[in-house]
Amino acid sequence: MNEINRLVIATGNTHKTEEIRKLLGPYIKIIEDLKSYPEIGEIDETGLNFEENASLKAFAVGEFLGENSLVLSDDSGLEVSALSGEPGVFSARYAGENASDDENRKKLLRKLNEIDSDMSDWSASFKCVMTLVKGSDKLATFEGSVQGTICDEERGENGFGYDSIFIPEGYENTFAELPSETKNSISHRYQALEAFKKWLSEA
Ligand code: ITT
Repeated sequence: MNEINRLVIATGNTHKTEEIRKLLGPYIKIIEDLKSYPEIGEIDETGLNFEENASLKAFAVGEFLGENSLVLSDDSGLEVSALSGEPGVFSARYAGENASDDENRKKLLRKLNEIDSDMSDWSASFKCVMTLVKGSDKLATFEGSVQGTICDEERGENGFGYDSIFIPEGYENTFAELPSETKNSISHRYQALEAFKKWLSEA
């Protein structure tokens, strides 16, 4: 694999950074995120899909840091079949612009119960799209997804976001109950990062 010294993750979500650090740590010496660059400020996520938002975030940071910085963004979210793919790109702000993870999960469970109270199809998938840029050049896009089912009550303390109500296919526990090592060996983010590592090894 090609050596990379420093990678900036275009995220302010420290949970994402933590997962990415666990998976890329052995390969990249310095992994920073936007906490190290408060001057960049909020990036408007006006895209209509994960790809567009991943590009917006990567370019905002890449153009700010310049052509010597390698920047990787992560746009991700949960798509629920019975809700026609909601919350999708609105996952982080499903219950409102500044909603907490807890409020977003409660809204999702309320809507699912309204629409499908006998739980005939509570299937869902997490999606992740990552864009890699150097300055204002797009180098590549990586994707990952993991299929599962929404659980009718919150279970577990690990993780973040919708982890406590998502049971990945093949398991009986939510991502928040499973050890982080398990989530990080099957998740949407893991899969996108595997594609990134493959790209690095071929670049
Ligand atoms: P940045 O834009 O700064 O990266 P963000 O949290 O706003 O942070 P997104 O716009 O990509 O990021 O929204 C992702 C939301 O989707 C996140 O806040 C969670 O609610 C949910 N999500 C994504 N990946 C998740 C995961 O691995 N586990 C649980 N929820 C996840």
